Amino acid sequence: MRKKNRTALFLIIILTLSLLNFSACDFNSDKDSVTIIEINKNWQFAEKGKSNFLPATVPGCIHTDLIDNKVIPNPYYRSNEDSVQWIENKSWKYKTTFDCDESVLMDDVNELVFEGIDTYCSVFLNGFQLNFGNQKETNNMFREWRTDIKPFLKTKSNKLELIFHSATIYDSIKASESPYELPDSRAYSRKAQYQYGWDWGPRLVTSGIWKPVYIESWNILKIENIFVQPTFISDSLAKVKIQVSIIADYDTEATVEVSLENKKTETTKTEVKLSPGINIISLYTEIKEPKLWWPNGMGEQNLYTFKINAESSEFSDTKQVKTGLRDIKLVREKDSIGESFYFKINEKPFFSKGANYIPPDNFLPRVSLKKYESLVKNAAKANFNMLRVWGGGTYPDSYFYELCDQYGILLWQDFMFACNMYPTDSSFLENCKIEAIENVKRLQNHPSLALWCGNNENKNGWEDWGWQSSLNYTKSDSTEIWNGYLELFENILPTIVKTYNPNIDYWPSSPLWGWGHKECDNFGDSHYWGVWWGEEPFEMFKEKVPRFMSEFGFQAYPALRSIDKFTIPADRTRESSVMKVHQKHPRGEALINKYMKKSFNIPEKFEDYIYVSQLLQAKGMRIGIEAHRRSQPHCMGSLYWQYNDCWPVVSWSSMDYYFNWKALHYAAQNCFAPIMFSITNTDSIVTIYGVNDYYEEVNGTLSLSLMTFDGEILWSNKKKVTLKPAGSMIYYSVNTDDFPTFNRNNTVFQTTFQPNENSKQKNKIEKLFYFAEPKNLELNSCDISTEITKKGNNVAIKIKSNKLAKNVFLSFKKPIEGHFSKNYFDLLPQEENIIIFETNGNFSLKNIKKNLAIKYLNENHHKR
Ligand code: BMA
Repeated sequence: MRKKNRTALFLIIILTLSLLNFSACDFNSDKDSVTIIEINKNWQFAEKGKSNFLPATVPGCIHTDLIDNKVIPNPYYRSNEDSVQWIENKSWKYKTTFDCDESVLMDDVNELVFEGIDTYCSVFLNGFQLNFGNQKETNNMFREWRTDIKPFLKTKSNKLELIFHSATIYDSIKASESPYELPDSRAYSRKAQYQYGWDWGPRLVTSGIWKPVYIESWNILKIENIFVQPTFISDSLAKVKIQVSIIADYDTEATVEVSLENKKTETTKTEVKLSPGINIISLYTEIKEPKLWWPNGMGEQNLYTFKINAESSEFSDTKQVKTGLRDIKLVREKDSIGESFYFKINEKPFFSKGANYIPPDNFLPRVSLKKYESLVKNAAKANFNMLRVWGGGTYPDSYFYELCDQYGILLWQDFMFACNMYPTDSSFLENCKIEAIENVKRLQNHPSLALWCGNNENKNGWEDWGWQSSLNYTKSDSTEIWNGYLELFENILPTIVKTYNPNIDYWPSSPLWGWGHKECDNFGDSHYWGVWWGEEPFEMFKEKVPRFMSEFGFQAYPALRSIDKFTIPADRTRESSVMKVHQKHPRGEALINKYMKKSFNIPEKFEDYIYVSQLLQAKGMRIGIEAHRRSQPHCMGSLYWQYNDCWPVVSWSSMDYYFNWKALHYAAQNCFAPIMFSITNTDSIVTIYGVNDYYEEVNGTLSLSLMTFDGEILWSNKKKVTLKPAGSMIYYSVNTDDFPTFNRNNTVFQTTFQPNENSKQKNKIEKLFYFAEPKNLELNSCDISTEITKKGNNVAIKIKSNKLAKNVFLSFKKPIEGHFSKNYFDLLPQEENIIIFETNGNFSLKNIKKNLAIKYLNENHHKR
């Protein structure tokens, strides 16, 4: 049982009392109204109709329970995915027994709460089937399910039983009843759509109690929701409206009070009369000289904790909301070519940098807090200021949003609809409506929330993917489906956002126009898939620059040490059947190879292929990100596809399932840095762009040199530059005819920016440019030397080469936990680099030295 800490509350009350001048009707109740009794023990499960019950973990899901009991193998290992497909067609029973204190039974209200049930489930308590409102069964994994159990609850041996029904069987029944076929029958279930398989994910249609389950028991009143809404923000003052929803059991009087933790601010309180049901009370407070909340790279992530106490003569309830003060807007203004699409925070326009987030596992209940932490930290580390929570997954755990608040990662939040058309009937729409209200309310206080978006690619699919003809829709089918689309995405969802999160903008579908339409460059956001799906060259990224790129991507293999985890040595070839299971795109393998051939020599060894696939991905995406940032303010966002993985797979991710950074993640860290240099070469002109995200000028010296791979300087120059605030500009251009004769395959153009001492930018920035594709570079063998020393908890690796070493990749023969501060980097002749291996200090230097492995592209050239 989780009673709130009474002593602490009592102290707070005493403290508040001493600070306040209490009127006659102030209460001093010392009893918490709400008690939580978690039901997470003694769970068992079996296939419905069978009696061989096995222990279950709650929260959890059927697949992980079957894995834990060794009924099925790990579905991620080798080709096991195939052998576990039977699970989705069965019904499953979960049961437990629990006791309950007499005192709980005495409370006014006893409710059974499931924070999440995946998906179709009948629930029985002590033999009685429970209803949820007017429903006998749950039917939405994104909703909370809550029901009154007072009539059925006893003190001893309560029997809770759940029967899960197959979602795929439900989908096919629904599909057979429909007069027309929807593009994919997963549309019928309000369930994470990626579970049905995606072009980066396995098909694992799971079920279970995927979030906490408990009894919430209370007396008289309970705070149901708090919405802290800044109504005015300036440097000197913030005005905040606090909307408190209180559920009361019967007519009563109460005092509602708001205080700000650790702040000497006036406590605001009011006395109210509560009626049975929901009572909405608005309180107002002001914060002088407020500290605003800023995204990563723009300032501090200041957070305020508001404490709300509601108290009647006998009972009180207290809740806290941690939030930040910020004003965020999506700016869409007509201009000569179309419409702008950028975000502005606290009146400052900024370029959105980041990637698309997918669920970090197929079995979400096992994603630990530590994993969520790594996900958000690794985004901030790579200089992201935004993630797009993609619509084919789930609304993440609240902890994820707290971390995003803490690290300054803004969220473009899709509603959970993707690449499909959805049912149009009123019960489906009503189900979606409740789901949307609950989730918008759950997330309404997070300063990281930047945008609500209706869906992923539904409009794009409807217009461009041939559904209407391939599924033989009649005119009236098309009209009905499209009207249903409009009702959900242009009416229901925006109305909910406006009602429950009025400070946040809504965007109906990502993207506005598919990449086949010319409008996609000038209106709204764009998913540009000409590179990859359209097999266009990487250079097209420079031309297809939209107002805001919300998806573009290229695949690469995960780290070898990740592949080792799901394979046996015989599987470690590109052609093996196991590797084919871990590549979900129908043309994936061929596409990587096709693009690789253009730029690199195709390595023979599997591990070299993995390495080069990552260099290829990083090369392509760098061209894209740089083009987007260079083109601001026309383009004001670059979110690549995709940030992470849900299992070990060859995919577009920059960080694999085990959080190993691919070469792309390091490239993103550089390309998204506050100051970035980008070099282009058309005809004979080399152009150097500088992009400065700071809102002030940055002064420094640009040093340029043309150097052979042996270290001979053929040409050099220096220039003092002032990088203009928050923008992109050309700072230098040179005609290669002005260079002495040089071999394009054996020369690197080096740009170094040394900022002035008092400047916002502290470190020097180096950018290298090559005049030929990597495969044509004359990369010779080199002598690379290292010096390895302990540096606090970390390891410092001093590394040097006599000649240019391209894309140096450091790893360990036997994996050691930790992270290289820099990797896949080029080593200029005689230039000393220090790489930090960040670790928890648990290592032996001897082991590090023995295990360090160095790979670089030069080897790939003369191995052939
Ligand atoms: C995008 C996404 C996903 C998909 C990706 C790669 O459009 O929205 O549906 O995984 O393409 O094909």
